[in-house]
Amino acid sequence: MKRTSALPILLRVGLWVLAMHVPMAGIVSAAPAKKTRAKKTTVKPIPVILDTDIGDDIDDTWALGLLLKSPEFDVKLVVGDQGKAAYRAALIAKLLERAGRTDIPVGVGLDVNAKGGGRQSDWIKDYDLKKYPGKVYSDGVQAIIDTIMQSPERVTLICIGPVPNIAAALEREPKIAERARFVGMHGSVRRGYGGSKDISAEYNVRADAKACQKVFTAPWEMTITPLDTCGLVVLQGEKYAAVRDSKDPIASAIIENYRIWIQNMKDRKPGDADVRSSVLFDTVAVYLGFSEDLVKIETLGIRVTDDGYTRIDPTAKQVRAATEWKDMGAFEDLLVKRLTGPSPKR
Ligand SMILES: [Ca+2]
Repeated sequence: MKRTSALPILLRVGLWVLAMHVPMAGIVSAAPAKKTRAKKTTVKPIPVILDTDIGDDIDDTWALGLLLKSPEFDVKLVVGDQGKAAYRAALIAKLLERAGRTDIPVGVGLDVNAKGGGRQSDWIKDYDLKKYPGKVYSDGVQAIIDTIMQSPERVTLICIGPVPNIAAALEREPKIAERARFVGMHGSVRRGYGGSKDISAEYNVRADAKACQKVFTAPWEMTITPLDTCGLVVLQGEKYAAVRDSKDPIASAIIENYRIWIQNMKDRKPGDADVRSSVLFDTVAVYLGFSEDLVKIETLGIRVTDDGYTRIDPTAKQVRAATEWKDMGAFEDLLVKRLTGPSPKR
C-alpha cells in the first residue's frame, strides 16, 4: 500500500521538477538529451565470473538462473567451489545446456573439503560432462586467473559459497586482486540467520575460515550481502507461484531441482515446494553484481575470525556491506520478473 500511494506524490514531484526545468532545457537545445540516449545504448555488459557451491543449498541454482537472465552481465565462466568437483561441474553444465548457454565455459573447482555428490544428484544421474558442447576447464582455479588477467576490463567475481578456489587463485596469482572486484554472499554483520539479533558464524565463512581470511584481506574492492540482507529473501504466494508455474526453461529447471533437493532434506516438507522457496541468499549477491539501488550499503572494517564470524573492526580491511534493505519487495519482484521473463538478447 505504501508503495502504490507514494507513486502519485513522486509523479507530482517529477512534474514539478520538469516544469521548473523545461524553459532551461529549451535554451540549451536538445543536444544533451541525445547524448544521454547514446550513452544508454552503449553501456557494455559487465564481464563476470560466478564461483558457486551449487548442489548443497538450493539457492545457488536460483542465483545461476538470475545471472543468466540478467542483461547487465557478460558471463565469462562458472566454476564450482568447496569440493564435490565433478558433481558441481555437471550441475552447472546441465543447467547451462537447458538455458541454451553452452557458450559459457564451465570450470571444475578444487576437489577439497566436501567430496562426492549431493541433494541434486538425481537431476544429473544420466548427464555426461564430457558431452558438454562448450568448454570445460579441468583446472577451474587457473581458468579464473586467466579470465581475470586476460580481460581488458575489470572482471566482477561473484562468489556464493565458501572460497577455497579463490584463496588458491590469490596464492597462484596475487595480481588478480588488482584486476577484479569481489562480490560475495558472506558473513553476518549485525543480524544472524532468520533476522536474529545475534550474529551467526555464517556457513560460507565458517566452512573455510582460512580461505575467507585470505580473500577478505586481498587488496580488491569487496562488496558483500551478509545475512542481514540476503537471509531474509523467501518467495511465497503469487510471487513463488509465478516461478513454480513458469514454462521458461531456466525457471522450470530451478523448480525441478528444488523438488529433488527438498525430497532429500530431512527437516523440510516436500509440500513446501508447492507454496514457497527456501531462503534465496545467493540471489542477492548476483543482484549486487549489477545494482545496489534496493539496499543500503555501508563501508565497514570487517575481520574474519578463525571461528567463522565477520566482526566489525575499524582496523580491518574496508568492505562494502549491504546491511539493510531499502525495498526487499521490489527485489523479489525483480527476481520473479527475470526468472520467468525472456532471456536477454545477446
Ligand atoms: Ca551457495
